[in-house]
Amino acid sequence: MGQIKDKTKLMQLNDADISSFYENGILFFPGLLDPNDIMQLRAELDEILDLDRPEILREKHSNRVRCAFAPHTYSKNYYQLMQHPSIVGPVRQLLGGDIYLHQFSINPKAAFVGEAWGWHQDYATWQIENKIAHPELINVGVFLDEVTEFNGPLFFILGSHKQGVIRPEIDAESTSYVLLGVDNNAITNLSRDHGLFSPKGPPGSVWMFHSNLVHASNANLSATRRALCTICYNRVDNLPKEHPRAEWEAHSDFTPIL
Ligand SMILES: O=C(O)CCC(=O)C(=O)O
Repeated sequence: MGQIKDKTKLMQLNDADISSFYENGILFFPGLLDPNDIMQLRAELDEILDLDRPEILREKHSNRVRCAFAPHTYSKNYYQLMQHPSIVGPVRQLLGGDIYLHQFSINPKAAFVGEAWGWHQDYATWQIENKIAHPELINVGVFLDEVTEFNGPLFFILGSHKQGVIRPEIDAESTSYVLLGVDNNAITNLSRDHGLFSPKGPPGSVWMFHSNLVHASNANLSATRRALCTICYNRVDNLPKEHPRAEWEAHSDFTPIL
């Protein structure tokens, strides 16, 4: 993958991409990354999912991995993915300045037993727990496996980021990973006015979404795994004021990438 040292080598979004991001809260690039890079990441995945580390979280009803946080701290390939020019360039553009890594997780959603994620907005947690003042964070998804309609793809409510933080409710019941969820009444109202979008595509596909965009995903009942990385970047002038979460869940190395 190679590290980036030169800002001129970063991928740049065009004006239509940027307008679409502000309108919908998400951009999707099917097959953006080089298949050879994705093969290297996939080659390490089974080994990572076998690790016994505190930052590897399990599903509620099986012992399978739900989230493997912070793989970049021990894997060179995942470290380089976090600095990939086709990711860092657009995120810097969308956030309008220097960025650092706030959170990085592999969500493997195992075949048959990978569990759902209820409706939520990522920024709600970061605002309430980390006292991050502005929703100037972007969550990037990188598909490690093909994502289909059958293996637990995400659903996004287009344009929902414009609502700001919607009365978060703690969801500690449905899965092992406690979420600040959005309740069904709010989802019903949002669904009346906004379309749903569920990106599907080959390994190497990438999305970038606004941290207030409402999203969820179903369980994986299919026979194929649905592994993807979620990599979240924050702007360096929007730092957390409190640090109640583990280092692997909310990083405190604010060194700008590049
Ligand atoms: O991996 C999934 O299916 C959902 C992940 C998610 O919603 C998140 O990381 O905020």
